[in-house]
Amino acid sequence: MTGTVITVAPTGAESSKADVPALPVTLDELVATAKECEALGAAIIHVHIRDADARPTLDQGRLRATVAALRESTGLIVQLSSGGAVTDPESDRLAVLDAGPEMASCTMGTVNFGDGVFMNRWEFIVDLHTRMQDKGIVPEYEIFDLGQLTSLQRLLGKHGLPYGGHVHVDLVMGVPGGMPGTAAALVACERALRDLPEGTTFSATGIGRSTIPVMLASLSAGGHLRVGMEDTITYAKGRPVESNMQLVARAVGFAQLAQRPPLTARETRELLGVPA
Ligand code: KMH
Ligand code: ZN
Repeated sequence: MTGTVITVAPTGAESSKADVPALPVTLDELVATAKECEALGAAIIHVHIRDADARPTLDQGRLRATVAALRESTGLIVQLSSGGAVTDPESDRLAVLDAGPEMASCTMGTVNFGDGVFMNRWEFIVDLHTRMQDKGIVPEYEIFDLGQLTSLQRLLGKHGLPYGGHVHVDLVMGVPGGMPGTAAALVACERALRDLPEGTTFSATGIGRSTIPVMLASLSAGGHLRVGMEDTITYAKGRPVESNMQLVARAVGFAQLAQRPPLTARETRELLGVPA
């Protein structure tokens, strides 16, 4: 593994603008963030959007406008979240795929999510996977717990490889209710990944305090990185994150130290089978 794919997840659906003023919530803020993160070394942007009141939304018009603006202003691979917020209905989450993303997330199972439940029924997962195959969208399989990798193996066995033929997963670690954000858990996942198709790649992100341990473990285990204010709002003890750029810059520094410098968006497209 020669380089590191850096994904930025700048907004998420969980933090409020009132609590986290640096969160990009308007289209202008998102585009400006995307451009700066690309310049620093990010290759993929994982996108959640907000409405005029900065609340999470899956509004189709806004999603389409967001995809168009990010494509026009950056070379980043645009990955829309099909996870949304824990309150979003399945129909709205499926409709995300109609907004024209190149990639979309596909979570591989139901998980307790803080005080809520992030519902992902088997039939819903199959629906997301097969619609992405039909629409030419490359999935990123989101893994919140070890057993979800077994579910992914079952999905691919029953319903075939994703569009593009390459399997890429993202380990989302340290969610209260999911697997812990530890090196031991990451290694357990890396072992389980060996049962997936040859060439399967993974990135990892650690929520909150697990951000740095997960980043270092992933680099050491040959994985890629996801960073951003969706997952991390505290930079160090008592220091709120100032911007997504601060998190991307730190990830780039770690990747360089690991002698696995950031891959460009073009190199990442080749690796993950995302058409240019
Ligand atoms: N906001 C979480 C409930 C995804 O983007 O696909 C789900 C999530 C996963 O963030
Ligand atoms: Zn997300």
